[in-house]
Amino acid sequence: MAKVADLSKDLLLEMFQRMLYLRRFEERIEELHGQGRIIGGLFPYTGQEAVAVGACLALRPGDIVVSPHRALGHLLAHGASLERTLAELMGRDTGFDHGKGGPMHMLDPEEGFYGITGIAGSGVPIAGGVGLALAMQKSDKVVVCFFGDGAANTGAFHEGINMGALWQVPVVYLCENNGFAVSVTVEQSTRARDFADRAVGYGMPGEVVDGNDVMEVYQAMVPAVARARRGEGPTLIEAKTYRVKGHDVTEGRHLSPDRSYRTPQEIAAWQERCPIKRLRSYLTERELLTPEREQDLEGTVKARLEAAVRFAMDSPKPPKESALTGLFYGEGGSP
Ligand SMILES: Cc1ncc(C[n+]2csc(CCOP(=O)(O)OP(=O)(O)O)c2C)c(N)n1
Repeated sequence: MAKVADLSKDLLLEMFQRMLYLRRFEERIEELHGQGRIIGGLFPYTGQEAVAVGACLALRPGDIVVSPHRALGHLLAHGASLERTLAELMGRDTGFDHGKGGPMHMLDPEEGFYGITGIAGSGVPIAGGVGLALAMQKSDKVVVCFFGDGAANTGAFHEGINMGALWQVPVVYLCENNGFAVSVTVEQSTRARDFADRAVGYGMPGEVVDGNDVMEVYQAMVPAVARARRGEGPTLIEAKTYRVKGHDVTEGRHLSPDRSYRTPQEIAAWQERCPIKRLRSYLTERELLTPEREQDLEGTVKARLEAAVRFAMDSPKPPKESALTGLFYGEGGSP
Protein backbone atom coordinates (compact mmCIF):
# COMPACT_ATOMS: atom_id res chain seq x y z
CA MET A 1 0.00 0.00 0.00
CA ALA A 2 1.24 3.52 -0.82
CA LYS A 3 2.37 5.65 2.11
CA VAL A 4 1.01 9.08 2.94
CA ALA A 5 4.36 10.56 1.99
CA ASP A 6 3.84 9.24 -1.55
CA LEU A 7 0.87 11.52 -2.10
CA SER A 8 1.86 14.63 -4.01
CA LYS A 9 1.05 18.14 -2.87
CA ASP A 10 -1.20 18.57 -5.92
CA LEU A 11 -3.16 15.45 -5.07
CA LEU A 12 -3.57 16.49 -1.44
CA LEU A 13 -4.81 19.94 -2.46
CA GLU A 14 -7.15 18.35 -4.98
CA MET A 15 -8.56 16.18 -2.17
CA PHE A 16 -9.05 19.24 -0.01
CA GLN A 17 -10.72 21.28 -2.74
CA ARG A 18 -13.05 18.44 -3.73
CA MET A 19 -14.19 17.89 -0.15
CA LEU A 20 -14.78 21.62 0.24
CA TYR A 21 -16.75 21.57 -3.01
CA LEU A 22 -19.01 18.76 -1.76
CA ARG A 23 -19.56 20.51 1.58
CA ARG A 24 -20.45 23.89 0.04
CA PHE A 25 -22.63 22.18 -2.55
CA GLU A 26 -24.59 20.49 0.19
CA GLU A 27 -25.03 23.69 2.18
CA ARG A 28 -26.32 25.42 -0.95
CA ILE A 29 -28.79 22.71 -1.94
CA GLU A 30 -30.18 22.58 1.59
CA GLU A 31 -30.86 26.29 1.25
CA LEU A 32 -32.53 25.73 -2.13
CA HIS A 33 -34.59 22.87 -0.68
CA GLY A 34 -35.74 25.14 2.15
CA GLN A 35 -36.86 27.68 -0.47
CA GLY A 36 -38.94 25.01 -2.20
CA ARG A 37 -36.74 25.01 -5.29
CA ILE A 38 -35.81 21.34 -4.93
CA ILE A 39 -38.57 18.80 -4.63
CA GLY A 40 -37.97 15.32 -3.24
CA GLY A 41 -35.67 13.76 -0.68
CA LEU A 42 -32.20 15.08 0.02
CA PHE A 43 -29.88 12.86 2.04
CA PRO A 44 -27.07 14.83 3.67
CA TYR A 45 -23.49 13.78 3.10
CA THR A 46 -21.80 16.21 5.50
CA GLY A 47 -18.96 14.46 7.33
CA GLN A 48 -18.67 11.64 4.79
CA GLU A 49 -16.90 13.59 2.02
CA ALA A 50 -13.60 11.74 2.45
CA VAL A 51 -15.20 8.51 1.29
CA ALA A 52 -16.48 9.83 -2.05
CA VAL A 53 -13.41 11.94 -2.73
CA GLY A 54 -10.83 9.32 -1.70
CA ALA A 55 -12.62 6.65 -3.71
CA CYS A 56 -13.29 8.64 -6.87
CA LEU A 57 -9.76 10.07 -7.03
CA ALA A 58 -8.54 6.49 -7.34
CA LEU A 59 -10.59 6.09 -10.53
CA ARG A 60 -9.88 6.95 -14.14
CA PRO A 61 -12.25 8.89 -16.38
CA GLY A 62 -14.65 6.33 -17.83
CA ASP A 63 -14.73 4.17 -14.70
CA ILE A 64 -18.17 3.61 -13.28
CA VAL A 65 -19.91 4.49 -10.05
CA VAL A 66 -23.12 2.92 -8.74
CA SER A 67 -24.72 4.62 -5.74
CA PRO A 68 -27.57 4.39 -3.25
CA HIS A 69 -29.82 7.28 -2.20
CA ARG A 70 -27.07 9.26 -0.38
CA ALA A 71 -25.28 9.77 -3.67
CA LEU A 72 -24.80 13.36 -4.71
CA GLY A 73 -21.32 13.42 -3.18
CA HIS A 74 -20.33 10.38 -5.25
CA LEU A 75 -21.75 11.92 -8.40
CA LEU A 76 -19.87 15.18 -8.03
CA ALA A 77 -16.66 13.60 -6.73
CA HIS A 78 -16.67 11.47 -9.89
CA GLY A 79 -16.77 14.64 -11.98
CA ALA A 80 -20.41 14.94 -13.03
CA SER A 81 -21.53 18.29 -14.40
CA LEU A 82 -22.53 20.60 -11.57
CA GLU A 83 -24.90 22.47 -13.89
CA ARG A 84 -26.77 19.33 -14.93
CA THR A 85 -26.86 18.03 -11.36
CA LEU A 86 -28.43 21.24 -10.07
CA ALA A 87 -30.79 21.42 -13.05
CA GLU A 88 -31.97 17.88 -12.33
CA LEU A 89 -32.46 18.68 -8.65
CA MET A 90 -34.61 21.65 -9.66
CA GLY A 91 -36.65 19.66 -12.18
CA ARG A 92 -35.26 21.42 -15.25
CA ASP A 93 -35.07 20.17 -18.83
CA THR A 94 -31.28 20.61 -18.84
CA GLY A 95 -30.86 18.06 -16.03
CA PHE A 96 -29.48 14.55 -16.64
CA ASP A 97 -32.98 13.12 -16.89
CA HIS A 98 -34.75 16.24 -18.17
CA GLY A 99 -35.83 17.00 -14.63
CA LYS A 100 -37.90 13.84 -14.28
CA GLY A 101 -35.51 11.87 -12.08
CA GLY A 102 -34.96 14.47 -9.38
CA PRO A 103 -32.67 13.79 -6.43
CA MET A 104 -33.43 10.08 -6.22
CA HIS A 105 -33.06 8.88 -9.80
CA MET A 106 -30.09 10.56 -11.36
CA LEU A 107 -28.20 8.89 -14.12
CA ASP A 108 -25.27 10.09 -16.19
CA PRO A 109 -23.91 7.09 -18.10
CA GLU A 110 -21.71 9.26 -20.34
CA GLU A 111 -19.79 10.28 -17.23
CA GLY A 112 -19.81 6.76 -15.80
CA PHE A 113 -22.52 7.37 -13.25
CA TYR A 114 -24.89 4.42 -13.41
CA GLY A 115 -27.42 5.87 -11.13
CA ILE A 116 -28.87 6.35 -7.76
CA THR A 117 -31.15 3.62 -6.51
CA GLY A 118 -33.64 4.22 -3.70
CA ILE A 119 -33.94 0.55 -2.77
CA ALA A 120 -31.35 -0.21 -0.11
CA GLY A 121 -28.86 -2.82 -1.32
CA SER A 122 -30.13 -2.93 -4.89
CA GLY A 123 -26.99 -1.30 -6.27
CA VAL A 124 -24.90 -4.35 -5.31
CA PRO A 125 -26.36 -6.71 -7.94
CA ILE A 126 -26.57 -3.83 -10.44
CA ALA A 127 -22.84 -3.15 -10.01
CA GLY A 128 -22.15 -6.87 -10.47
CA GLY A 129 -24.12 -6.83 -13.71
CA VAL A 130 -22.26 -3.77 -14.98
CA GLY A 131 -18.96 -5.41 -13.97
CA LEU A 132 -19.88 -8.61 -15.75
CA ALA A 133 -20.74 -6.67 -18.91
CA LEU A 134 -17.38 -4.86 -18.75
CA ALA A 135 -15.53 -8.15 -18.33
CA MET A 136 -17.40 -9.71 -21.26
CA GLN A 137 -16.50 -6.68 -23.40
CA LYS A 138 -12.86 -7.10 -22.31
CA SER A 139 -12.91 -3.52 -21.07
CA ASP A 140 -10.43 -2.47 -18.41
CA LYS A 141 -12.93 -0.15 -16.72
CA VAL A 142 -13.83 -0.77 -13.11
CA VAL A 143 -16.94 -0.16 -11.04
CA VAL A 144 -17.13 1.29 -7.55
CA CYS A 145 -20.30 0.27 -5.77
CA PHE A 146 -21.15 2.51 -2.81
CA PHE A 147 -23.69 1.31 -0.26
CA GLY A 148 -24.50 1.86 3.40
CA ASP A 149 -24.29 -0.30 6.51
CA GLY A 150 -28.06 -0.81 6.39
CA ALA A 151 -27.80 -2.02 2.79
CA ALA A 152 -25.10 -4.48 3.88
CA ASN A 153 -27.76 -6.33 5.87
CA THR A 154 -30.09 -6.89 2.92
CA GLY A 155 -30.49 -10.07 0.91
CA ALA A 156 -29.60 -8.17 -2.27
CA PHE A 157 -26.17 -7.40 -0.82
CA HIS A 158 -25.41 -11.02 0.07
CA GLU A 159 -26.67 -12.43 -3.21
CA GLY A 160 -25.07 -9.71 -5.29
CA ILE A 161 -21.64 -9.83 -3.66
CA ASN A 162 -21.58 -13.62 -3.80
CA MET A 163 -22.22 -13.59 -7.55
CA GLY A 164 -19.71 -10.78 -8.01
CA ALA A 165 -17.03 -12.85 -6.27
CA LEU A 166 -17.98 -15.98 -8.15
CA TRP A 167 -17.71 -14.21 -11.51
CA GLN A 168 -14.66 -12.18 -10.41
CA VAL A 169 -16.21 -8.94 -11.61
CA PRO A 170 -14.10 -5.76 -11.71
CA VAL A 171 -15.94 -4.12 -8.81
CA VAL A 172 -14.82 -2.47 -5.60
CA TYR A 173 -17.64 -2.83 -3.08
CA LEU A 174 -17.41 0.18 -0.80
CA CYS A 175 -19.51 -0.03 2.36
CA GLU A 176 -19.96 3.45 3.76
CA ASN A 177 -20.63 2.63 7.40
CA ASN A 178 -21.99 5.91 8.74
CA GLY A 179 -23.39 4.34 11.91
CA PHE A 180 -27.10 4.37 11.06
CA ALA A 181 -29.84 3.07 8.83
CA VAL A 182 -32.30 5.91 9.38
CA SER A 183 -32.48 5.69 13.22
CA VAL A 184 -31.26 2.09 13.64
CA THR A 185 -27.68 1.90 14.84
CA VAL A 186 -25.22 -0.65 13.48
CA GLU A 187 -25.12 -2.29 16.93
CA GLN A 188 -28.89 -2.77 16.76
CA SER A 189 -28.74 -4.42 13.36
CA THR A 190 -25.78 -6.82 13.41
CA ARG A 191 -23.46 -8.60 15.84
CA ALA A 192 -20.57 -8.29 13.42
CA ARG A 193 -18.00 -5.69 14.39
CA ASP A 194 -16.68 -5.07 10.89
CA PHE A 195 -18.65 -5.43 7.68
CA ALA A 196 -15.31 -5.95 5.90
CA ASP A 197 -15.06 -9.34 7.66
CA ARG A 198 -17.89 -10.55 5.42
CA ALA A 199 -15.43 -10.55 2.51
CA VAL A 200 -13.90 -13.79 3.81
CA GLY A 201 -17.23 -15.57 3.45
CA TYR A 202 -17.36 -14.67 -0.22
CA GLY A 203 -13.72 -15.33 -1.05
CA MET A 204 -12.41 -11.85 -1.62
CA PRO A 205 -10.09 -9.44 0.24
CA GLY A 206 -11.69 -7.14 2.79
CA GLU A 207 -10.32 -4.08 4.56
CA VAL A 208 -11.52 -1.54 7.12
CA VAL A 209 -10.46 2.08 6.66
CA ASP A 210 -11.01 5.30 8.55
CA GLY A 211 -13.67 6.88 6.36
CA ASN A 212 -12.94 10.33 7.77
CA ASP A 213 -9.38 10.19 6.46
CA VAL A 214 -9.36 10.88 2.74
CA MET A 215 -5.76 9.73 2.37
CA GLU A 216 -6.51 6.39 3.97
CA VAL A 217 -9.57 5.83 1.79
CA TYR A 218 -7.54 6.67 -1.32
CA GLN A 219 -4.67 4.41 -0.33
CA ALA A 220 -6.98 1.45 0.18
CA MET A 221 -8.80 2.15 -3.06
CA VAL A 222 -5.75 2.37 -5.33
CA PRO A 223 -4.69 -1.30 -4.95
CA ALA A 224 -8.30 -2.52 -4.95
CA VAL A 225 -9.02 -0.65 -8.19
CA ALA A 226 -5.77 -1.92 -9.73
CA ARG A 227 -6.68 -5.48 -8.75
CA ALA A 228 -10.12 -5.16 -10.34
CA ARG A 229 -8.57 -3.62 -13.47
CA ARG A 230 -6.18 -6.54 -13.81
CA GLY A 231 -9.17 -8.88 -13.81
CA GLU A 232 -8.31 -10.35 -10.41
CA GLY A 233 -11.76 -9.74 -8.98
CA PRO A 234 -13.56 -7.66 -6.42
CA THR A 235 -12.59 -6.27 -3.01
CA LEU A 236 -14.80 -5.21 -0.11
CA ILE A 237 -13.75 -2.04 1.67
CA GLU A 238 -15.56 -0.74 4.73
CA ALA A 239 -15.10 2.96 5.39
CA LYS A 240 -16.08 3.80 8.97
CA THR A 241 -17.55 7.27 9.10
CA TYR A 242 -20.50 9.13 10.63
CA ARG A 243 -23.63 10.84 9.37
CA VAL A 244 -23.39 14.19 11.10
CA LYS A 245 -26.77 15.50 9.88
CA GLY A 246 -30.19 13.85 9.81
CA HIS A 247 -31.15 10.91 7.62
CA ASP A 248 -32.74 13.43 5.28
CA VAL A 249 -32.92 17.21 5.29
CA THR A 250 -36.36 17.26 6.87
CA GLU A 251 -35.37 15.14 9.90
CA GLY A 252 -34.56 18.13 12.09
CA ARG A 253 -38.04 19.54 11.42
CA HIS A 254 -40.01 16.58 12.72
CA LEU A 255 -37.75 14.70 15.14
CA SER A 256 -38.03 16.14 18.66
CA PRO A 257 -34.83 15.93 20.79
CA ASP A 258 -36.43 13.46 23.21
CA ARG A 259 -36.99 11.03 20.32
CA SER A 260 -33.50 11.37 18.96
CA TYR A 261 -31.42 8.25 18.45
CA ARG A 262 -28.14 9.92 19.37
CA THR A 263 -26.77 12.53 21.72
CA PRO A 264 -25.46 16.02 20.88
CA GLN A 265 -22.16 14.92 22.49
CA GLU A 266 -21.79 12.04 20.04
CA ILE A 267 -22.41 14.36 17.09
CA ALA A 268 -19.97 16.95 18.45
CA ALA A 269 -17.25 14.31 18.90
CA TRP A 270 -17.61 13.29 15.24
CA GLN A 271 -17.66 16.92 14.11
CA GLU A 272 -14.21 17.18 15.67
CA ARG A 273 -13.15 14.36 13.34
CA CYS A 274 -14.48 16.23 10.29
CA PRO A 275 -12.49 15.04 7.26
CA ILE A 276 -12.00 18.57 5.96
CA LYS A 277 -10.73 19.80 9.32
CA ARG A 278 -8.36 16.85 9.53
CA LEU A 279 -6.88 17.36 6.09
CA ARG A 280 -6.61 21.11 6.75
CA SER A 281 -4.52 20.43 9.88
CA TYR A 282 -2.35 17.95 8.03
CA LEU A 283 -1.70 20.38 5.17
CA THR A 284 -1.21 23.40 7.41
CA GLU A 285 1.32 21.61 9.61
CA ARG A 286 3.35 20.81 6.51
CA GLU A 287 2.97 24.33 5.13
CA LEU A 288 1.10 23.03 2.10
CA LEU A 289 -1.96 25.18 2.79
CA THR A 290 -2.19 28.76 4.00
CA PRO A 291 -5.35 30.66 5.02
CA GLU A 292 -4.95 32.76 1.84
CA ARG A 293 -4.79 29.68 -0.37
CA GLU A 294 -7.85 28.25 1.36
CA GLN A 295 -9.70 31.52 0.81
CA ASP A 296 -8.84 31.29 -2.90
CA LEU A 297 -10.17 27.73 -3.04
CA GLU A 298 -13.36 28.80 -1.26
CA GLY A 299 -13.76 31.64 -3.76
CA THR A 300 -13.35 29.30 -6.73
CA VAL A 301 -15.85 26.81 -5.31
CA LYS A 302 -18.40 29.52 -4.52
CA ALA A 303 -18.13 31.14 -7.96
CA ARG A 304 -18.59 27.77 -9.67
CA LEU A 305 -21.55 26.92 -7.49
CA GLU A 306 -23.32 30.22 -8.02
CA ALA A 307 -22.83 30.10 -11.79
CA ALA A 308 -24.31 26.60 -11.84
CA VAL A 309 -27.26 27.62 -9.64
CA ARG A 310 -27.98 30.47 -12.05
CA PHE A 311 -27.75 28.08 -15.02
CA ALA A 312 -30.25 25.73 -13.38
CA MET A 313 -32.66 28.47 -12.38
CA ASP A 314 -32.59 29.98 -15.86
CA SER A 315 -33.21 26.60 -17.50
CA PRO A 316 -36.72 25.75 -18.72
CA LYS A 317 -38.87 23.06 -17.17
CA PRO A 318 -39.52 20.04 -19.40
CA PRO A 319 -42.43 20.59 -21.81
CA LYS A 320 -45.77 19.03 -20.82
CA GLU A 321 -45.80 16.91 -24.00
CA SER A 322 -42.69 15.09 -22.73
CA ALA A 323 -44.37 13.88 -19.52
CA LEU A 324 -44.56 10.27 -20.67
CA THR A 325 -41.30 10.02 -22.59
CA GLY A 326 -37.79 9.39 -21.38
CA LEU A 327 -38.97 7.43 -18.37
CA PHE A 328 -36.85 4.38 -19.17
CA TYR A 329 -33.23 4.33 -20.23
CA GLY A 330 -32.78 3.88 -23.97
CA GLU A 331 -36.40 4.72 -24.75
CA GLY A 332 -37.10 7.72 -27.04
CA GLY A 333 -36.10 11.02 -25.51
CA SER A 334 -34.29 9.30 -22.68
CA PRO A 335 -31.41 10.90 -20.78
C1 LIG B 1 -35.04 -2.48 0.70
C2 LIG B 1 -35.33 -1.20 1.44
N1 LIG B 1 -35.74 -1.25 2.72
C3 LIG B 1 -36.00 -0.10 3.39
C4 LIG B 1 -35.85 1.11 2.78
C5 LIG B 1 -36.12 2.40 3.54
N2 LIG B 1 -34.85 3.10 3.76
C6 LIG B 1 -34.50 4.16 3.04
S1 LIG B 1 -32.97 4.70 3.42
C7 LIG B 1 -32.78 3.52 4.57
C8 LIG B 1 -31.51 3.44 5.39
C9 LIG B 1 -30.42 2.84 4.63
O1 LIG B 1 -29.31 2.83 5.49
P1 LIG B 1 -27.86 2.67 4.92
O2 LIG B 1 -27.84 1.63 3.87
O3 LIG B 1 -26.95 2.49 6.08
O4 LIG B 1 -27.58 4.05 4.19
P2 LIG B 1 -27.53 5.52 4.83
O5 LIG B 1 -28.93 6.06 4.76
O6 LIG B 1 -27.03 5.42 6.22
O7 LIG B 1 -26.60 6.28 3.95
C10 LIG B 1 -33.88 2.71 4.66
C11 LIG B 1 -34.03 1.58 5.59
C12 LIG B 1 -35.43 1.13 1.44
N3 LIG B 1 -35.22 2.27 0.77
N4 LIG B 1 -35.14 -0.03 0.79
